[in-house]
Amino acid sequence: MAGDESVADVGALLAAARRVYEQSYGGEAQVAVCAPGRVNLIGEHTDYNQGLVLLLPLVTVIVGSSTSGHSCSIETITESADEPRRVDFDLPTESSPLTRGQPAWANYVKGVVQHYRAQPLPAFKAVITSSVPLGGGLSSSASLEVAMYTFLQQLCPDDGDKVAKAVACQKAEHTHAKVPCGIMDQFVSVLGKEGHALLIDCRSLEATPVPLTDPNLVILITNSNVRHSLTGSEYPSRRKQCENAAAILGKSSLRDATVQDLENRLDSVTYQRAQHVIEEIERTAQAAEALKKGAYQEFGKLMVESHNSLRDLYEVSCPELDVLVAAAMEVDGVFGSRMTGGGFGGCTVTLLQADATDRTIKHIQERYSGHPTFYRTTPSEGAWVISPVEN
Ligand code: GAF
Repeated sequence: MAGDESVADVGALLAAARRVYEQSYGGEAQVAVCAPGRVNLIGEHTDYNQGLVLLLPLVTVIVGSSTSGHSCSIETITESADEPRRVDFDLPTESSPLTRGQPAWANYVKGVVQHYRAQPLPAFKAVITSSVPLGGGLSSSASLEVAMYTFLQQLCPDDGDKVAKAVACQKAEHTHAKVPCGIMDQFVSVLGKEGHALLIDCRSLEATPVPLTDPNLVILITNSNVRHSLTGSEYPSRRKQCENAAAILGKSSLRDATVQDLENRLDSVTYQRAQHVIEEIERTAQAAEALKKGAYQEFGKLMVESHNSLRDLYEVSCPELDVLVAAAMEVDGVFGSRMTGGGFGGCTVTLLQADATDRTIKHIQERYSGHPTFYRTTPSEGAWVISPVEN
């Protein structure tokens, strides 16, 4: 496919991580695990309510072994900011919990160690690598958290509760990365189902798989290569605005509100934010029904409405994402396109007829000057163990 970036193969990531492990620590890693990133088809900024998400075949791989003593060592070979690639820390104790620090990437690891659900954990040494683009809005952080949790499960098994695993990883992001994220990224990285999108009810934490295997359909991710970061103030401020709106309306969340409830109760910005969330939840339910029926035109229309709402009401898009969506929608055979993830940069997701893929990529490349990269996605399974620990 023209302009397609080859989807990193788990085997290549694994081989690289094993090589570095041998160089850094000597001997062979006992365990290898893998967890995917995610792309959200629709239901953006609603995950304290409801989201419909689809996994990416881009993954984080961790290899490692348990070791004696209390000191853990972890190294990343993933592209990262100018930060040290290796970090050493002691296992947490009740009187000495693991705290945030530098390098920033290690906070996701430390958070998961801190919130791991079985004890006592042995010390470990490990190497991380990932093909999920950092800052691409494809949930590189959740895939790191979930891979780390999956690695720890091999060293010290927990009760195997998958929803509790996703919640522990979300907690790690709250406490150690200071991002007040919803649950969808961690949830889908743990519970994804091959060949299916997942409709997640983020209140009951129930997921309904929706089959998505039509060979005539392509889901194309376009990375604007504008780096997004959720650690700034915009994401927490959107979440706060939604919570304020719900509180003013006397509701426990916007899940229980209607647009009519908002009339004359909120200032104009808070009104816009709440209107987006309420309508996006409704769009998500409609989109799931459309997908079940194979009504792709209808699904695509909802995707574009979602993008426009994120741009105009929620104000989390950016000019680059708007150009990518507009360009995709000019091509015959494209059903729909929208920004995906937290926003402020990152990626778009486009649903199209398979035979329109090459011309869509070409057209986007002509219309977007910022050197986009493309990934064709298929829904994959949630986190898995590549090499289990041998007993
Ligand atoms: C980020 C968050 F981590 C998710 O929880 C979700 O809120 C998303 O932005 C927006 O839908 O990925």
